[in-house]
Amino acid sequence: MKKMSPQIPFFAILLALVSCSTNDSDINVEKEDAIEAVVTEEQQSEETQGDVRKGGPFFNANQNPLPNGKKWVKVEAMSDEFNDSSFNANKWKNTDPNRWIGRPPGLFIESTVSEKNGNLRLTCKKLPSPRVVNGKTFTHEGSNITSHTAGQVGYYFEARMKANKTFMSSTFWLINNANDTNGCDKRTIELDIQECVGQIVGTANFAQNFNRTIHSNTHSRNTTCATTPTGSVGGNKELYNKVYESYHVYAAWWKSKTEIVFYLDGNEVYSITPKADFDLPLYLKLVTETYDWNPVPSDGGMTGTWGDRTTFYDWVRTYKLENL
Ligand SMILES: [Ca+2]
Ligand SMILES: [Ca+2]
Repeated sequence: MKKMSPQIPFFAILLALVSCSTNDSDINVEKEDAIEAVVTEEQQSEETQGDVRKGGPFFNANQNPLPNGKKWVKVEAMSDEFNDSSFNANKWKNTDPNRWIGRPPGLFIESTVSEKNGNLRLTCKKLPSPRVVNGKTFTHEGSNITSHTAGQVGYYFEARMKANKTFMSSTFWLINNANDTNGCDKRTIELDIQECVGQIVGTANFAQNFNRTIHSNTHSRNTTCATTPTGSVGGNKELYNKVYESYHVYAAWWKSKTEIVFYLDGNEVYSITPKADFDLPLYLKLVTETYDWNPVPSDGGMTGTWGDRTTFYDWVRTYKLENL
């Protein structure tokens, strides 16, 4: 449904904020919040469509794969509505430089992350000046959020997200920690539910739909035993608009160690059998990063507004199956 409420009051708020403030940097911050207030208003009208689905994941009619005799139970430690304007450090780790600083030229910076107006916001920007870390040069700031709790086979993961409009990514995915495991399980598996970019700079064929699709992948790598297969299996499907033009619900059901079923806005879109068994605990990730196949555009790629440069997560929800 198209939003009917007028936007005039928000512009009035914006004007009032600008005229009341005397500090330039404050003006910029308040402008950003006023701009987001318009976004939040749109989001809430769409949200009402989802309210009828309360009590379980966001499925459209006849899409719920709930097995007989089971019910969906929310896993609170891996779920967050992002509604109280306070980042929940008990659930999420914000940046983790001991494990991953980011792919050059995007460096993960803690201050890019904020929670307000019902959203977790990851804001891409340029570093004030290039920074060399571990011998690599970084020019941009990205975000890296990881759940403290790991998911298991059988879980359902979903996020309502609006991508940023830049060449940097907006993502929702999971990965194991190889340090958790031993023997042949000392390996990496990665479940990418959505990876997209707002601005396509790269010229590779596969990159050309990255701003208008759900783009999923499963990876097996860093294996310790020759018998463990490696490689990637993915899928993608076009949205009705660009990833940054509205919120979408991106989701995956980790049905078994050999099957992941993906959902877009409440409808099943495809099913993937990964190269190797997906049977290791996976941590949730909300990340904005740079890709080697999508280079920095000549203008630096950060000329848009704060809203254009921000990925919005309305909520992240995780469910497990329990017996009725
Ligand atoms: Ca919070
Ligand atoms: Ca929210």
